[in-house]
Amino acid sequence: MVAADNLQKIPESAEFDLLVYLKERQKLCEVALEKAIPMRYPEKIYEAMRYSLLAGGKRLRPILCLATCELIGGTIAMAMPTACALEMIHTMSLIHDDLPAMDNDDYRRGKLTNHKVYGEDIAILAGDGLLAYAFEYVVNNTQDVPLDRVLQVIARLGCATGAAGLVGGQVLDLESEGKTDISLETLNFIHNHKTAALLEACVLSGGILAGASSDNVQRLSRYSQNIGLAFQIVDDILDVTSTQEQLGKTAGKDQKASKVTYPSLWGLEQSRQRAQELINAACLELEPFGEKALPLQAIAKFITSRNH
Ligand code: GRG
Repeated sequence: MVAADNLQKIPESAEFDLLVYLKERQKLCEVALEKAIPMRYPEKIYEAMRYSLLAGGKRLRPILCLATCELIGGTIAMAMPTACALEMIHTMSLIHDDLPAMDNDDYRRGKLTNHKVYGEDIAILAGDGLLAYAFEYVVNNTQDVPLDRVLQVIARLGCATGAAGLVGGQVLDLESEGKTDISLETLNFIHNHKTAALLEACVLSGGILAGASSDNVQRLSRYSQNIGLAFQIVDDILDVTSTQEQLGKTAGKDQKASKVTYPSLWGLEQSRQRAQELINAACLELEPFGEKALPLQAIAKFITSRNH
């Protein structure tokens, strides 16, 4: 997604406090996630699934889903099962990404990674368990939403997760390892699939559950593709500029692995500028919604201002 070239500054609203908003939504998500996967037999696998799912994190994906549902006129209750499912899918992707066969990381969300605590075999299964349960959870728990919307959401989640989304992006990322001649086009493909596809599914599923028109789905799609790429550019910047304590995971990994990243292609300053342009373009997409879009616009701005 290309940034609009007639970029304007988005006005700040004195009344909207993003930090309070995020804290309240995070709390709602924590409570819902805690209830979503109760301990059962065999305890080992439920413990491993809960270990990573309840390890904190910004909860950006479920919050995006809830915020979009509300923007289109739906309720938090309509979107919460899908919001939880999105966090389950995101968490499973982190568990698998951290495995020795992939990124081989020891820390995530400030804690030891799943395989470091439970072993590789259980970590793979914990990821698989979360992935399957995410779909079951949407089907069994979504209420007061017409069935055709639930079906559309399930299709979106599948598409964003599989070879057309996260899995495809990860494959290209693995294939690019150790290569220094990765083009911007390939880098964009990787991150549009690895990172932006799930963020887009979060936004669109919230909108679809609330009955968004096809025009609004397209608008929301452009918003989310822009914030998705900006999110990854900032992630690459933070890998260079932040500490392990701030990130909750190993810092400086990209440089150590000689990975091609946005800062390695553009430098830090141009990367920051590009991320900001994408965020401005994302916010402009939501202008037709007026004040109601303040939460999604503020979340977009948070993406470039965050330090973890
Ligand atoms: C999805 C079936 C399936 C398999 C997994 C390993 C893999 C395939 C894909 C990798 C996906 C991945 C790890 C993308 C990176 C996305 C990203 C920038 C994660 C960090 O997100 P934050 O900062 O993390 O929102 P918190 O912890 O705050 O939730």
